[in-house]
Amino acid sequence: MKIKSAEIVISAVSKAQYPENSLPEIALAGRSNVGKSSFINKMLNRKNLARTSSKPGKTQTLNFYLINEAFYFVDVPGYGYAKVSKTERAKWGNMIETYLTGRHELKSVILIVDLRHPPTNDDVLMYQFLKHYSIPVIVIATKADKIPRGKWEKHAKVVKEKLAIEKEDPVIIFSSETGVGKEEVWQVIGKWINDNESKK
Ligand SMILES: Nc1nc2c(ncn2[C@@H]2O[C@H](COP(=O)(O)OP(=O)(O)O)[C@@H](O)[C@H]2O)c(=O)[nH]1
Ligand SMILES: [Mg+2]
Repeated sequence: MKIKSAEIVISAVSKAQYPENSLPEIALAGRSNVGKSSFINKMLNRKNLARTSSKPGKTQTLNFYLINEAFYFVDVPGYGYAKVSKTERAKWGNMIETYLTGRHELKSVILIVDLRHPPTNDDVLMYQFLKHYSIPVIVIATKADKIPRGKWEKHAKVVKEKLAIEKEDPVIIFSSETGVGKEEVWQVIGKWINDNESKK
């Protein structure tokens, strides 16, 4: 897909700040440090649009990235970061739950997991949560460049088994280093966004 424009429009802390132009939204969920920001940058051919960091647990806002004036990527704060207070965790939970369960513009959630390791219990909970609310899920197993290609399928099988993935849900092997999987991801999300460029 051709990216004509990509910009962050708001780092929202409350519902009142969500964009109001009714464009479709694709949210990104995952453990903190799993590679969500890197995924966004790779998908949009930008080096530093979404800030990546080796320090997890930083983003506590919903970051809306407007793409081609047609749809949004919504970066959701990562879960599973130990050094977060109970109060912060509860705030995080409320924000995520409000957004994921009540947002009409939300078309699909991209759940990012690490291809190298079995999904964590938090990953499983997030997957089950999305299924419970009938939110379409696309699973991205990232950091594929860190294991030999010959082992990808074996690792992907572990991901599917641990999540107890349902057969309608795609699992795409990805790398933000090499870009493997990128076109397949655009193909899969193409049907959720009203952008003519994505259909080319
Ligand atoms: N080798 C490799 N490293 C990655 C990949 N994706 C992310 N990383 C690294 O993992 C760390 C966390 O990435 P980031 O995108 O900030 O994770 P986030 O917390 O989920 O947004 C950074 O050091 C990235 O450079 C990938 O596909 N391959
Ligand atoms: Mg990030």
